[in-house]
Amino acid sequence: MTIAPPDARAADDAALDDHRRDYESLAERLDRRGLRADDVVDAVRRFEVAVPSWALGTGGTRFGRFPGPGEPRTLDEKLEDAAVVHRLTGATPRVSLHLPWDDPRDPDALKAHAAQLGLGFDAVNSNTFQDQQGQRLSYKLGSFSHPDAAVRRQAVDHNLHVVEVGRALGAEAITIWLADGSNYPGQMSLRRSFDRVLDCLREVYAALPAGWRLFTEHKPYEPAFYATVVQDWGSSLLLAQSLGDRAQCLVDLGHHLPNTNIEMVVARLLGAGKLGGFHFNDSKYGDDDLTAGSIKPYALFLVFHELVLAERDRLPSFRPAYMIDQSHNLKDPVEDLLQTVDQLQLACAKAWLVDHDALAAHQESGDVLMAERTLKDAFETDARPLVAEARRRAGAALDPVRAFRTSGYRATKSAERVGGIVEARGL
Ligand code: PSV
Ligand code: MN
Ligand code: MN
Repeated sequence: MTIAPPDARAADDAALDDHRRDYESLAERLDRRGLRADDVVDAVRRFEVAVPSWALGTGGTRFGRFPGPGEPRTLDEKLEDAAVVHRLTGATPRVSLHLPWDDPRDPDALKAHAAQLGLGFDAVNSNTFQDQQGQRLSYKLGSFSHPDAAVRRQAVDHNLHVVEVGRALGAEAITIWLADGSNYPGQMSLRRSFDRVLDCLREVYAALPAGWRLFTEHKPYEPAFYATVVQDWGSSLLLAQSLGDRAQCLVDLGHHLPNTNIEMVVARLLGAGKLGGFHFNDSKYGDDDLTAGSIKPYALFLVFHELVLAERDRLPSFRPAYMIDQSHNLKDPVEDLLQTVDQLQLACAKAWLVDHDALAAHQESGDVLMAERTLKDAFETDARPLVAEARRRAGAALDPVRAFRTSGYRATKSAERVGGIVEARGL
């Protein structure tokens, strides 16, 4: 099998002169505002985000799925595509696995292949929200919260297996999202279901290898439409606080009721030392899993503003694990990931453009308009040359999507990857 990774530089040569002029003129304008372009470029280069293994194939909805040619058929092929995303963005050196969707038969071999491609592994994700072929007991009525101890045992054992695989791959965290809940009042005990979840989590937590963390991910509804056991950040925080220092909360940007002030949730979790990580995406209505920054870029910027503040304040517990969690229904999955990383880098750059001294002074003096304008000044700056420069210095592409299209990678893979079936992701 040939691996033909796109050359990050090939498509950039023609655009390099324009880029240099754009960058220098922006650097000069920022200098007048007392900001150093180089500092922002360095901050963007520090930003890394994991690519989930399940996002390399076309996603779907419960109504259908429209896969494209050349999609990866195996986990090794998914890694190849993930390596392309990293090569073109310089920002995705790790892959997150979801088990059993992507359970490696030979973790050592997979780790070696990943290393050859310049990749490592980030948080592993367990899955007790679906029944798998040959599974003894059903999760139809829950997993960690199930009234039957045997089902809970099976779900805990699965999570212990995920930790084992993750350890073999060099991962250092497990993310647990539970679909557990009820569709109708009376279906489950609201209190006991939560206690059972905590008991099961305690068992997984106790088995964490040294240096590992456990992330609890909440979600208000879907598939449970009346009451989800871990439905909000308060429930997630309760769990993490009960478990101990190595348990933290994971915020998925799509897992909030409409109009929730997500940046405030982030600030609260940061304040409690419990912000473990993110699943980036965007949404219009619910857990839509759209491209980050496609619907509410200002909200994404405000989330990054809180993350930048946490870094500037050197919060001791601040070691966030960032991952993309999107469903690429219509766009080419690799292109969508490239676009996503670009949007995240852009939000990151803009958040570093905030004049923090001025903001603090306006907050102190109660100047509401100027405080807001300080944030808007950063958000409304065209930071694209900074992000392109960060990628250029990392040996990645000025414009990753353009580089990918110019490379003809998908066409090459379409010829190679025939006859495979890629798993659907419809959540
Ligand atoms: C659930 O909606 C979720 O956001 C969780 O993170 C899952 O692990 C992921 O999607 C994959 O379905
Ligand atoms: Mn998620
Ligand atoms: Mn989700």
